[in-house]
Amino acid sequence: MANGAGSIVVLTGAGISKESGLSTFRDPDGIWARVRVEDVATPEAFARDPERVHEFYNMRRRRHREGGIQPNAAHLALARLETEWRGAFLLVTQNIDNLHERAGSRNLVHMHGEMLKARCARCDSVREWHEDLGLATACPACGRAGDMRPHVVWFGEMPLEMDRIGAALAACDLFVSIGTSGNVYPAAGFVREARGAGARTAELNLEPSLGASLFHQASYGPATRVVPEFVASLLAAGAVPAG
Ligand code: BJW
Repeated sequence: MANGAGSIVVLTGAGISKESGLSTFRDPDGIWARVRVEDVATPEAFARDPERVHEFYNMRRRRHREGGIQPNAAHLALARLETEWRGAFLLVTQNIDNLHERAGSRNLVHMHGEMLKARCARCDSVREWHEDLGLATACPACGRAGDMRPHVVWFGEMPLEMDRIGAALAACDLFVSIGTSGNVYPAAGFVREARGAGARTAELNLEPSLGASLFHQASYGPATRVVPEFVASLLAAGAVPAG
């Protein structure tokens, strides 16, 4: 253990934001039950029908803009863990919402991008973006219209900050996966990487994920219950439990 308390990496997915009123992807009432991945979440879909893809993200961005979506007890518990933990801590989220930062998390990686940012595919500049995007939207940096896109990672694209994540996983003593089904790589492979580094692994989810057998311990239930419980017991212990 690099320091007395131990290094923690937490991975979150859509399940942690479900009780804040945001949909997951693969649950029966999830986003992929309403729209096809191939129509909205690939570079090919964007090339084929950019207005359709813009509308999908504009709708989701509007929900955030209109308010009413608030961080829940699970987001708040992870912010508390970051503040009170004496060792290293990195929160990696697959979510493109901003609920972790609004809860107070700071050491945070959005590996699949951020809904409230836009990127120019021509000059690569990334800006905070709260309005609708469309083909007529001009890039504030280079002035070109037609090349603005949501700053999100679609299937077939490289997730963000993989070097930083890889380094944290290689050094971690505890890896915790929260609210993710384990369908999407490379995030679904992090538990193996952490185990390879000798870390203890824990899953907090509504139900066992695809990779459930890879975790040393698990707690199943809604995130607003199981995450605060887990954080409280970890902080009470003060160090990553051995073995
Ligand atoms: C609760 C709860 C409550 C509910 N409390 N819990 C063949 C084999 C292996 C890999 C591949 C393959 N072919 C292609 C690939 C790679 C591909 C991939 O993984 N495909 C698989 C589907 C097969 N991956 C990629 O293309 C990625 N890029 C990549 O691999 O680059 C190359 C590379 C190589 C080497 C190293 C590194 C990189 C990019 C993936 C991009 C994902 N994009 C999306 C959409 C964009 C963002 C957006 O619009 O929001 O990201 S897809 C969607 O899935 C979204 C999510 O972030 C992601 C993960 O979903 P998540 O969070 O797990 O949600 P759900 O719905 O699946 O699960 C929710 C869970 O919560 C459930 O378990 C519930 O039970 C639980 N739950 N209520 C607690 N109250």
